[in-house]
Amino acid sequence: MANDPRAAAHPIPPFPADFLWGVSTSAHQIEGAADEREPSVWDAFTAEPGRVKDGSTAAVACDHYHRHAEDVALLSGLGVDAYRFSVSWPRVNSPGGLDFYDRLVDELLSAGVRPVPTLFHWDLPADLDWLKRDTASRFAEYASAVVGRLGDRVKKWITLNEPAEHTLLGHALGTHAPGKQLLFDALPVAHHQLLAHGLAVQALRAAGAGDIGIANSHGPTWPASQEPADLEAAAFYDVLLNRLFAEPLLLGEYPQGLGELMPGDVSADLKVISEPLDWYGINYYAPTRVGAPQGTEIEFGGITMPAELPFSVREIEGVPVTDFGWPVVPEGLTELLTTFRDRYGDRLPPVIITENGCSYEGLDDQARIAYLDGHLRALHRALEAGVDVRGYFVWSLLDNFEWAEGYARRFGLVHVDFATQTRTPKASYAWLRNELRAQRARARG
Ligand code: IFM
Repeated sequence: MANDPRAAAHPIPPFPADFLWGVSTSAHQIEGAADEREPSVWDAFTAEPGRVKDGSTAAVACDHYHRHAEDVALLSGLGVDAYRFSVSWPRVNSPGGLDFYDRLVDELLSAGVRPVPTLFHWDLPADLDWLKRDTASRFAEYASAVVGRLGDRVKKWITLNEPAEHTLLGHALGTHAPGKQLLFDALPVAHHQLLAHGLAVQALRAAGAGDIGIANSHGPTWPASQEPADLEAAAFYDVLLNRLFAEPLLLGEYPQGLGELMPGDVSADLKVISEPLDWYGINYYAPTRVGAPQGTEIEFGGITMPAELPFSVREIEGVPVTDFGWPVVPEGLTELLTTFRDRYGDRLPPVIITENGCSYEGLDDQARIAYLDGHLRALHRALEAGVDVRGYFVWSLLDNFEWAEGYARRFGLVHVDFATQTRTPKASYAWLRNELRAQRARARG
């Protein structure tokens, strides 16, 4: 599509002049230099045989820790306004750890790219555990240390990345670190992360920081049929993916029946958790088709789901899929955003799409261009429908360590040869650079 005459004749409509364009990464997926920081739960997990499909670890990953200058040059060449990266808590706990982020922030600002750090993207220090309430207080202390060092230059903050996935995959199903299979006994992990978020918002604000958001993963849930059992299963899945984290944050309450299952003084905690946000980050990849349980284990999108779950995930038929097997449904993004606006009204602050992207092989990644093109048009339709969206971040700048999938899934705009660490921009990198130039030219009139 990079040179597709149809795209030239039918350009992506203009976004507002102050719309924030960016790309996202996370520390554990790109930094490497694992021997220059304390261990995280992911180091312990990947050391266990069979946990990561290709047997790899993130010990080196993209070696970004040593090659950050080259990666900042790639960001600058791409022409993004902002770069969302994560700060590694185990690195901050290690000598010189904060110095690294200090340098990175300076380099980004010198390149004209705004730094947008996420404080937690799943790499919990190995000696901590989200089942323990104290981890929330420790997170607030860590947030204070980071803002104390970077807060003079960082003007936009994200507390947590996808606490729903970290709870579900890491603690309920055990396919991610720390590998616990607690099913619904994992709910305290959700509550403690939410509490950690609220305490961190307070800590950031106490240090004078503003413009704070969270990056939650959401997607429309489509029932497999209109049969009551399928509708009930889909509604339950919708609670887990779309309401369990959004409602405490936006409404100050858990969806019905869940508050009773959470530990501690839940109503006092909810006051902390619902500290008003400056904006709400949404990571969108695809909708999910959900039906009644089928009584068997299901393998879906790289995840094994046990038979005991009160729902089963089904295939969405008749749509393309990425190399990861994830359905490509751009209109799901419009549906998700208008649903959130209708559901939460003025309790929903301005939205930023903090992740959107796809896994495809190859340098001439026309399928990624089609994916991004389709999702930007879908995002624009949400703006036209009146949803207040202020920014869009592509996942991801670089091919990287895709958790339990290892290096087999390539989400980058830039190809990484993991044997040589050579970075090669893909066709999608050039396409996005040109699209950003076109957007700015149109915004200038
Ligand atoms: O790579 C992940 C990222 O860490 C969190 N959001 C989804 C991405 C693709 O799976």
